[in-house]
Amino acid sequence: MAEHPISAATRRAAAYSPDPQWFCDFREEEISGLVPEPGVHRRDPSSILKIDGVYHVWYTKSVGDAVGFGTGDPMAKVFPWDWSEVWHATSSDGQHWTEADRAVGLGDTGAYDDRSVFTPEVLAHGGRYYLVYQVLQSPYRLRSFESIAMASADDPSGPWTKTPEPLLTPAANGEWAGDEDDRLAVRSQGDFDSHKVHDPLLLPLNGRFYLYYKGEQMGERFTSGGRSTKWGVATADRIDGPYTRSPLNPITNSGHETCLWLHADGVAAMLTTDGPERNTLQYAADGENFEIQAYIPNPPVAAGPLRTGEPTTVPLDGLRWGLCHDVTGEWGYLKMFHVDESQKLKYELGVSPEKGDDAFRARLAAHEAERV
Ligand code: AAL
Repeated sequence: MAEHPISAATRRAAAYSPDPQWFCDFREEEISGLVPEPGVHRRDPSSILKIDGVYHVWYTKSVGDAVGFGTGDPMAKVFPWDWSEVWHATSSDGQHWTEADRAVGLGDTGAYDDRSVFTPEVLAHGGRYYLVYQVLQSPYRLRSFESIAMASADDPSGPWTKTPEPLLTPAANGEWAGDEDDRLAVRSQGDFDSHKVHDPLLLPLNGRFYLYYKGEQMGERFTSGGRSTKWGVATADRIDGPYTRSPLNPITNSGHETCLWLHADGVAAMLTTDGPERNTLQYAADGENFEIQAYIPNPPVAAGPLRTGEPTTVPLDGLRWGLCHDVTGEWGYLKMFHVDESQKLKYELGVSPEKGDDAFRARLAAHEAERV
């Protein structure tokens, strides 16, 4: 008997996870202590660690106007994240923050990190703390290659000790065209991470260390999903390396700032901003082969969720709340985000809007109380 014809869209839908436990929306709120401050850029918060009852976060901080390239002054601040340092803040409740100290500063002139250290992530492991972050060496040009470095400490307030060399450098295997400082003019593009390795995030998995990162390509293209940024992963037996790129790279086809957490036996991820699979939650049982679990509206940008250190059994427990950034204005600043399951729960709890909000609100409060 001839098979009933089905459309391409129905075929694709059959591949999507029907599991509502991955679906959520988000809500954001202002915090105190790291508020918009004219003259100061704060952005790209790390995950949050709770240590002895105190919350800790690390983030990019810099001061002064960003004037772009082409001023002719090689020392001019070209981007908000140029001439940056990694700073550390603490909070007792996640909403009221105190800027505590500078965690990682610039290297000496001529060092691999003499221009900027920025976009940190943090991992607590073996009783120690590890920051991974982006580094820039002067002069900062459009064609500058950008790497990832690491610093470690026995205490979240430092002192932090840097590795002698970057942990990961770009593939740099494309070929520039012409001598102009034009990052889009290439004879060949090279790998997805030929120009920059950014947004590092370090997770322990299966007794090894997985360094996830965003790659930017020489001669980057614009595609059907926007910028063609993708994530890669490099793994190592020792936390300070050497790190080897996965042969499967790139392991996503979308995404910008990395946001990943241990879930079940593998790794969950939230992809935002760029690519055809942006605004999705994904899961890889092996930490590398990610499948879409949910399409999510309005995810927080540059999210740094509270990280518990243990794999989650309920996936959204890896995103419950955290900090993100708002860089839409002149001076970037940090905000708080929360997972919001209220829309979904109207169906799961069988409390339809028609039954009145009181019953629904009571059931939602009970559900959220379970999850905190
Ligand atoms: C961030 C990150 C990287 C980029 C810039 C600063 O959101 O993706 O760090 O270089 O923007």
